[in-house]
Amino acid sequence: MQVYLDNNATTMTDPRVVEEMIPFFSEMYGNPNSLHKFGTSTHPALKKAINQVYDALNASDDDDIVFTSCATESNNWVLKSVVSDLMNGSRKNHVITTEVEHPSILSTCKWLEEKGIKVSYLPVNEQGIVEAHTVKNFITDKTAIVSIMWASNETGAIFPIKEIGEVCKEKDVIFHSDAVQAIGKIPVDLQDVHVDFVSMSAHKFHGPKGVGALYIRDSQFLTPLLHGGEHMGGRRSGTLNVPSIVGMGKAIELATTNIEDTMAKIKEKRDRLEDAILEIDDTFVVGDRQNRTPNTILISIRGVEGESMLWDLNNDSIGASTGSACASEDLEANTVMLAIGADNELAHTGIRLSLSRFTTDAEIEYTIEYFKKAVKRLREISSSFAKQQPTEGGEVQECELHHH
Ligand code: 7TS
Repeated sequence: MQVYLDNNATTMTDPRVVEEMIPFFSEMYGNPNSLHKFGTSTHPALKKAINQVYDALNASDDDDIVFTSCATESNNWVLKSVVSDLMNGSRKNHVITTEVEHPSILSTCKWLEEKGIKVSYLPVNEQGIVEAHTVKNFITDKTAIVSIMWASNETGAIFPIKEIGEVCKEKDVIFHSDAVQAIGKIPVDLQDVHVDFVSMSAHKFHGPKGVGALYIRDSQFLTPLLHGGEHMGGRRSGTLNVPSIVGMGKAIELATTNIEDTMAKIKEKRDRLEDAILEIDDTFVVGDRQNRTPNTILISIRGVEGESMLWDLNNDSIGASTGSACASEDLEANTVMLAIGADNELAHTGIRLSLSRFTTDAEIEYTIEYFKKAVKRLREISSSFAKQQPTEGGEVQECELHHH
């Protein structure tokens, strides 16, 4: 058996999405901007895809949704606009974000700092989130933008986006949210939440790779990142990636239709896996179950290095992660776990399991069996764990990590 539990890194493209895309490679390959029917024949499918994205997010006709190549691009675009706005005479030179954003936000913020922008990186609390009142305290009349993720890729923690949106609206500050890990996992209703910009990536909800989008409330002005042939109303030039846009439309529709039912089914499997893992002594799961995306578990196993666990699981054909794939090539401590308050040793033991709607009960049972075997084997050879034995009680625990 092969078990893929790294769906926060990417997902399998749904076969129904692939089917929808194929004609746009082989038959309707025209450039939508061409005037002949090779080009214009793509228009109905593009219109449908755009509507599918609007409907899935409950966006209004006054809003704009621009297709990009991925969420990294959407995130870069929004944040870099602070520099172009300064060049255009704005006096706002302060950005607020969190310590636990994806590198596509954090690295862009580092670049902004080199350009003279002041960036506040807000720490998260023990639940792995930042509260709205904390954001409020950091806003000044120089704040250009607040950029806070909707849900964490590493812990699954869901941020209080509605409350943060209200604070930003009250203070008249632009609010951007990276919703990569929320869309298709929890309901995202853009009429209900006041957010100016939202980033997304299709491959995180069973769509194709290489396509994402940026939602723009009230179609407000944003300096283009890509200048050229005035595609997408001049907002993002470059010939439209028709097959991928069509695929993204289908994928978001499939991922958001009956989302409550899908969530409940995934959560049931996730909780079964989580309960079984917590039966192992000295294991901790980060964050509470209710305020977490239903597919995600970040576990730490005292005495077991995350990387060793990953390779043991890999030998048994289970694909997991130590956190963000973007950061998992180096053997550093999990920065999100450190931010939550784990000590350095615990932060080296993080293992992320992320399910999808394609995960089966049989895969969960298989994972439980091999996960337990791997922990037993690795603890037997782990000198650091042996030194700590016996532990006080060694009882089953589910708790937030506290500062040590
Ligand atoms: N934002 C978040 C919150 C993410 O989780 C990711 C990818 C991105 C942005 C970037 O998306 P991309 O499509 O532009 O690459 N996150 C992960 C992860 O958790 N493991 O691998 C990739």
